[in-house]
Amino acid sequence: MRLLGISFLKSCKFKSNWYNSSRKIVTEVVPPQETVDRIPAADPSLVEILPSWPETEEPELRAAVLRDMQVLPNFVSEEEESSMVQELEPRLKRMRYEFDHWDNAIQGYRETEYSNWNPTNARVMSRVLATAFQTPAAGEALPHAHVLDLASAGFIKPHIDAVRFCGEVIAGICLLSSAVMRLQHEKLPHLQVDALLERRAMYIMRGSARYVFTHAVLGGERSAWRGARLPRRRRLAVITRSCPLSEDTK
Ligand SMILES: O=C(O)CCC(=O)C(=O)O
Repeated sequence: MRLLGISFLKSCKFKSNWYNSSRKIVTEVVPPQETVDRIPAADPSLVEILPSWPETEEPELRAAVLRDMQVLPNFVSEEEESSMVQELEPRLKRMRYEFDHWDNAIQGYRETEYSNWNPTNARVMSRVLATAFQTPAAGEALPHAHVLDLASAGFIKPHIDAVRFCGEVIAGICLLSSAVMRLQHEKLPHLQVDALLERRAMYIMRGSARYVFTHAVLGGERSAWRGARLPRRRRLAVITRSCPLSEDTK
């Protein structure tokens, strides 16, 4: 099976001028009237601008990134978490964690693509679609989820997902461990935002968070939230992405 997974990270060709472009995107999430399930609300206290970003600098971008990076705590229940892990584990167990060359974008990972969910887990994935892919800009989601299994010593370096493989929205369910995701402005590195990706939360990244900022998942040594160390254990992320725009695949 050809995995698209790591290509998202490796080929970092992206729309660096998104913020000033005419393709600004409406990013309000309007959940559909009749959804398959309850849809937890985003908790703004889980996304924080770091002190290196002065309050008076780029106020519009500040507001945009706080709108465009969302964390929805308790998106999956404990039972749903166990069920998803149980379904994925046999496939993941057949692979070894990759601790590759030092300059790779990601260290200590194994990955797969998955779509053939059992009914319980398919229900969770429907909830992802109903929550994160309802805006016109989100477009269709790719049919396969990208499953990224990060060892406790693993981490993901700052990158922007290649537009060739991924459109407007990246939505990730976080299983087994909490982690900190750091967004950093691609050209003004002191503009930084941390998001606490709690275990069983879902994050949604779109618009400015997707195109103007790099994102990274911090490794254990650097993993801290509001000054307190955040122990990192093995973490599974089940990531759904928008299909790329056809103009970006040529
Ligand atoms: O592990 C995650 O949730 C983030 C993965 C990531 O950075 C990516 O797939 O671009």
